[in-house]
Amino acid sequence: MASARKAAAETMERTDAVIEVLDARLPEASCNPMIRELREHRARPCLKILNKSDLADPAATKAWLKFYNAQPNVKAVALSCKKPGDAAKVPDLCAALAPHRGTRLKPLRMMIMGIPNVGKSTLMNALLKRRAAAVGDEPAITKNQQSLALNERMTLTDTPGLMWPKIEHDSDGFMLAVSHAIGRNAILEEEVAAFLADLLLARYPALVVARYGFAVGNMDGADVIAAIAGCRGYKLKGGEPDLEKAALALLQDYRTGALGRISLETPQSRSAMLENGWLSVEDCPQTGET
Ligand SMILES: Nc1nc2c(ncn2[C@@H]2O[C@H](COP(=O)(O)OP(=O)(O)OP(=O)(O)O)[C@@H](O)[C@H]2O)c(=O)[nH]1
Ligand SMILES: [Mg+2]
Repeated sequence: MASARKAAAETMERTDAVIEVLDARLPEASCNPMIRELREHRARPCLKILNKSDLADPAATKAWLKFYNAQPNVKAVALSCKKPGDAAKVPDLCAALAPHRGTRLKPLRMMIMGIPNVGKSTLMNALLKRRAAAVGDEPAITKNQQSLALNERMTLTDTPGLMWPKIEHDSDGFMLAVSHAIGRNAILEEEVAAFLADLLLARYPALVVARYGFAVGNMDGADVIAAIAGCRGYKLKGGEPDLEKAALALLQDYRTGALGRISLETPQSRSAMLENGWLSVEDCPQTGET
């Protein structure tokens, strides 16, 4: 952790524009305060990419873009780096942030930063139009920085995912685990799935019904997981429901988008959370958009 931070600080010195990749479904929870510190220390402009927007609620993403585009020295766009061509606008957006660079003598040096598993290397590959970096749905796939020329006037550096030492709000920890930015051992899978199920019940109940086919009535998150075990026939050897398997199935369905386009926070839920110290699932308007 400390060495990755040190390497990032060194590269920051030689960077003209930071491309900060966030998860569009949890933009602020996936925003590493350390990255902001490093960037502001050198006064570097930032292109914030709300990536995986194909998985996020479009209404929430729209609100987040407004939120970030009001910040100084920041430009924000929503992308899906998995869609061919979606990333193509990134170099021009960075060039506009650092107009004094971008010649053969003074190439525009872009550094891709972000927490683990948000799609930094997928973006790097999309821009280079080849598989220069390994990618995978696990945190900490990229271990070292990698700098490559995008063309004669631009360079790109991919960096390992950076976490920060203390996650201040528990609900951020849960959101990060739901999105798989935090690995399997960090938080109990069943607790993470119950957090997600509670949030789904409050904001996107129709998507739960559509996916699993049971009525959600007065259920809470733990009931949803038990019901998934029941309807899928997940049982332990003794015949009891296999709740762990059901929890994993729910998380998997969320991560792959099988449940629909679902955001875990909005600017509104974020400000209520900062006041209360905990993300109340009620604080977020139910958009129900899929
Ligand atoms: N649905 C969707 N999946 C994406 C998108 N971008 C990346 N992914 C997936 O997210 C996972 C993580 O992608 P990576 O590019 O390895 O993420 P990273 O930020 O480089 O991760 P680390 O190197 O571990 O820090 C992979 O399974 C990608 O296929 C996107 O826009 N939409
Ligand atoms: Mg990577």
